Amino acid sequence: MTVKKKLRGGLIGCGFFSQNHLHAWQQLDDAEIVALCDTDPKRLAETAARFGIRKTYQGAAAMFAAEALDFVDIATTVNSHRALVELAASAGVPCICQKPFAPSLDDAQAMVEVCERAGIPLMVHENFRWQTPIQRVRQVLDEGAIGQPFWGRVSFRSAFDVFSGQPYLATDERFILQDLGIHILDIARFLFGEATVVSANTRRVNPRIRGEDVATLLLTHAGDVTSVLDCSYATSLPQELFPQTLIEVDGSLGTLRLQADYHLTVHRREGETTVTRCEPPLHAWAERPWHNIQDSVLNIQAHWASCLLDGSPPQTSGADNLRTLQLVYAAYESADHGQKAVRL
Ligand code: NAD
Ligand code: 89V
Repeated sequence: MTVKKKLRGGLIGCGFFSQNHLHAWQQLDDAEIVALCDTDPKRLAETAARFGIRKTYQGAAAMFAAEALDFVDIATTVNSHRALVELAASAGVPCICQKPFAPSLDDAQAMVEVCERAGIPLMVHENFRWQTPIQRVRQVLDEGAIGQPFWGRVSFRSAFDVFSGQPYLATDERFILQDLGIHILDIARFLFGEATVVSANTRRVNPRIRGEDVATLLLTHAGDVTSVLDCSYATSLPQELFPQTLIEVDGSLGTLRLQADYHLTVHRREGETTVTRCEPPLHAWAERPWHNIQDSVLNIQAHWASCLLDGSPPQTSGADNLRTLQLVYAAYESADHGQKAVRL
């Protein structure tokens, strides 16, 4: 009997969201986190104790020097990403980087190039497309159930208090497009293909935060789909749907609607209408309403491990994510210039 080798990973950034990464790594058979790093000694010690990880480091350079790692998972906030990816590249360690990938396109491009030069894979932890309902929508489209899509909507509207868990979201100059719109744009790319034109408007409704909390975008995709993307953290609904993304697609043969509570309706003009539920699993470590996101963390990390083991490129590689980031910046440019159409 051959014993399969587990990939040995290090994780940098023991904050709010990394706890989900760590639970997911523990659930996977192919990989384990053997070392943790955080500049904050309290968070580092608490997380190490919670997950039973013995090796801890207060600096990433020390971790790379001391550990033989198969990969590193960077779960810090955006401003630290470039320096940490560069360190990983100089140590020759394959790298996962949380979203937003970088604070500018120049930084993101440099991070892709440094990893290419070092010959290491780089994946952005862009997990929303890995949500069970989003994967199901893509499957229905791939099966041709509604024919050729020509119009779509990707919508995320909520009044959930994201600021208590992630206080930086209230104080950053830019908020919803950079934090959440980035996921919505990636889903639009995943479902409808690359966008060629984008226009957007944004506003801030909540007076207690610094950045914009509402954004509405119109996109043209290369395959001739038109999409409307809308996101809001200022929308109080009778039923709070956080963190559900709702989707509408009109196609040549029918329509698809992903609605509240993961109900998926597929209507065929000359056939039946089916309603199914594609609720994500509730893992033992997960909690509602985050379970949809938590399941997607498990799915993307499983994808990374399998890519690393078979040498295939991850779907949301650094190079791929440059396109999502370009759309975020194009949307800000459009919103800053009276909703002008920005061509990519
Ligand atoms: P956080 O501030 O709670 O945690 C970040 C941690 O990184 C802190 O403990 C900090 O001390 C540590 N850190 C910062 N720089 C470091 C460095 N150079 N070396 C070592 N440690 C360092 O942040 P968070 O809320 O966990 O967010 C982290 C990232 O995850 C953000 O980019 C955020 O956008 C993303 N996020 C993604 C999702 C999702 O569903 N995809 C959800 C929430 C957050
Ligand atoms: O996914 C994210 O990046 C989170 C949240 C879902 C709260 O917007 O910040």
